Amino acid sequence: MVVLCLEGMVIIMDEKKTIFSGIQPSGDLTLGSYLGAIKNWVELADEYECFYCIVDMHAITVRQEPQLLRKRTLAQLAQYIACGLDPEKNTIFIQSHVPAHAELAWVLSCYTVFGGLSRMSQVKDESAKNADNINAGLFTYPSLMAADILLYQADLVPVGSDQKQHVELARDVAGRFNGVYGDVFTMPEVFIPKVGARIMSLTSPENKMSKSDKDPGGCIYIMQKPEEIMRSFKRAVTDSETCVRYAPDTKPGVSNLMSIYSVASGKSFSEIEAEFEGRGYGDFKLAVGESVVELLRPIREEAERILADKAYIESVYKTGAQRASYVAEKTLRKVYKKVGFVQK
Ligand code: ATP
Ligand code: LTN
Repeated sequence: MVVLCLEGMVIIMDEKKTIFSGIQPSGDLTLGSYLGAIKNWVELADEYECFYCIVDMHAITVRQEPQLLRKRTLAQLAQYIACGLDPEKNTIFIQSHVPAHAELAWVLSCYTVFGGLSRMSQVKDESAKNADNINAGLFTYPSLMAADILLYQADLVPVGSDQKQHVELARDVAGRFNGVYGDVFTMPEVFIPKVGARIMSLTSPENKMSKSDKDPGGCIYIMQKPEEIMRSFKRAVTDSETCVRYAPDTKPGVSNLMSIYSVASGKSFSEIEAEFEGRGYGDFKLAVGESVVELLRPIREEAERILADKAYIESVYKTGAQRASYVAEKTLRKVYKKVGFVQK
C-alpha cells in the first residue's frame, strides 16, 4: 500500500498494476470511443490503479476554437464520470494541468527517431485532413503520448485498434531509454477489445467512426438524443443481400452493425445471426438502434446532471491533477537525474 499526503489530504493507493489512457477533447465523444476504449476502462477500473486523462494538449495539434475546447474538456470530464468512472477510485484529470507531460515529452522527443514518427498513420491521416496546418506538434504527437503513458509507469493502455501503433512507439522509446539508463520506465502493453476495437462509420463502413467525420449521419455521439440515434441507424448502409451474417470483408455495413449490437447487447455473433434469420434488415437496424439508445440513455442523463454541477467538476479535476502530478513528478525527477540535469 502506498500512502500519499497532499496538502492535508491522505490518499491511499493499493499496489495494483497501472492503467493510463486518454481521449482528445477535439469533438464530442462517439459510440466508437465508448465501445473501443471507455467501456473497457470502466470494466478494468476495479483491478487496476487507473489514470484517465483528457488530452487537451494533443487536441491543439489541430486548430481548436478556444471557447469550444474549454467547454468540451469539461463536458468530457462529466461524460467520463457518467460512463461509470468513479473519481474517488480513478484519477481523472486534464493533461495541461500536469506540466510534467510537456516536460517529459521534450526529453522523450530526443529519444524518438524521425523514421518511427514518419511511419505513424495518424500523422499521415491528420496531415491529409489539415493540409493548411501540418505543424510540428502533429508530427511529434507520439512523443507526447509516450510521455503520458510512461510518466505513470503504466502497465496497460486500453485503446481502440487505431492507437496500437502509438503504444508500440511508446514501447520503442521506453526500450531505448531503459537501454541507455537502466530500468526507468515500465514497458506498457496495449489492451484492445476483441469486439468493438474498430467501429466503422454507419454511412461509409470502410472508414472508422470518428468525431471529426464531416458526415454527421455516419457517427453516433454519446450525448445524442434517442430520436437522432434511431434516425442514423435507420439510414445505416447495409448491402444488397438480406442476410444478417458476419463477414467484414464482403458485408462491412452489416458486420459493423453486428459488432455494435454484440457489444451493446452482450449477444454473440451466432446468437445475432440466429435472431435475425429470415428477417429483413429493417428489423435488424431497429434492434441495433434500440440497443444503443438504451446503452447510452443513462450515460447522457447522468452526464447532463453532472455537467450542471460546476463546483463538483472543478473539485474532480483539481484533485485529479494533484494526484496525477504527485506520480508524474516522481518519474520526471528520476528521468532528469538519469539524463544529467542538475537538481533544483
Ligand atoms: P478524431 O476524429 O479526432 O481522430 P476519434 O473519434 O477517432 O477522433 P479519438 O479521440 O482519436 O477519437 O479516440 C479516443 C479513443 O477511442 C481511442 O482509444 C481510440 O482508439 C478509440 N476509438 C475512437 N474511435 C473508435 C472507433 N471508431 N472504434 C473503436 N475505437 C475507437
Ligand atoms: N492518441 C490518442 C489519445 C491519447 C492517448 C494517450 C491514448 C493521447 N495520449 C495516452 C492512450 C494513452 C488518440 O488520438 N485517440
